[in-house]
Amino acid sequence: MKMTFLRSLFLLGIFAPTAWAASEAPVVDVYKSPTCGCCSKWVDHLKANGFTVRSHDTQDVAAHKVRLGVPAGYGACHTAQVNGYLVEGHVPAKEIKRMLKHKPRVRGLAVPAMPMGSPGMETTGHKDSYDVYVVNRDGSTQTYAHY
Ligand SMILES: [Cu+2]
Repeated sequence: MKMTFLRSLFLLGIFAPTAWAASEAPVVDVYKSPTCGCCSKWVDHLKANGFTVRSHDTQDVAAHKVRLGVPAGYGACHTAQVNGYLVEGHVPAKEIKRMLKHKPRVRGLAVPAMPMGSPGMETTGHKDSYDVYVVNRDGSTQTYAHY
């Protein structure tokens, strides 16, 4: 019984695997509503790409958007932070890795809204084309990648 409880905590990500805690894997703090399905799927996408994720359920994701500096019109369903960078919305892990590698002097990355076909928003058919934006420190943006 006790083992089952611990195991479920483990599966919920409350206990991080020890091997990852000791590794160099970047830790991503994700702020999302407890009922957001596509947010959880994006978390799975990050984990599948080697990130350690601390998922924080909150009813006030907007407060974190303000705190981390999401520009008006660039908001999505979840907000995250990694190594001091903002990551807003369904940003592909590949682009987060590129940013962490090159360490640009920017606020972070954003995929506004929830494009179909972006990581966590996979569907069987239709895929939207979408841009990953870099958010500069002054809040201005430019295209970082196009999908
Ligand atoms: Cu979403």
